[in-house]
Amino acid sequence: MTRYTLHGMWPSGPTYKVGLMLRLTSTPHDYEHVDLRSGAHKADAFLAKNRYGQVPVLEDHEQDICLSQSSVILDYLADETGRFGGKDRADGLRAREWQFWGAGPLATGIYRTRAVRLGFFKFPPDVEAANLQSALGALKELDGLMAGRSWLVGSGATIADIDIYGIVSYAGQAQIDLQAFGNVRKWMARVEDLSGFKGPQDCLPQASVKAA
Ligand SMILES: N[C@@H](CCC(=O)N[C@@H](CS)C(=O)NCC(=O)O)C(=O)O
Repeated sequence: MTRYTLHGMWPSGPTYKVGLMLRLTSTPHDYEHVDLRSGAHKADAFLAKNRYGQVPVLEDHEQDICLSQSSVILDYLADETGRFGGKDRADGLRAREWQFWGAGPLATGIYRTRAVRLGFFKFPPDVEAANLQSALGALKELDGLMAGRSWLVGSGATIADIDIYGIVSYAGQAQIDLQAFGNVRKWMARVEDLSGFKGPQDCLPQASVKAA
């Protein structure tokens, strides 16, 4: 049996983060498509895996553990694969700082603006404007903090980069122009150069797939 199963849905940004981590670490896994449209994520069988009724979920059959929350899953996979966890505990904690930061206005702003543009959600116009402002404010902050740096933490890619990339990479679908954020664009190109990289459109299958 394949050790891991990723439960997710292909348009989901948080699922993409985990799919990207699995690809960058060449970790074999089964992929289970969860049909959010039919409410599969609120059925008892799925709630037994994730009390919050959300994707992604990573199931580790060897350790008999089911994890939710994309940032926690990345942290777990960094430990299990020995990749992208940073060189020491301080790096690991810095990476976690970035992950918590990313879950704030950056994720809210970009994911929600994207969801509106793609017709998944509707918000009142003032809420839409506030979401966009959140995204732009966080991108500006990220751009400033990336000045003179190649990676978010230390001198190599970590789960912080994978996590934050898994949010910023949806800016295009959110119709947010990254032109003004040159440091962010250069950093994104570095992530895209990592061996095994796949973009959001190519990373996740549209149906369940067993590991090769
Ligand atoms: N903080 C969670 C967010 C997960 C999330 O929002 N998942 C969405 C799909 S992108 C979902 O399952 N939505 C269905 C629902 O909340 O009912 C993570 O990072 O994993």
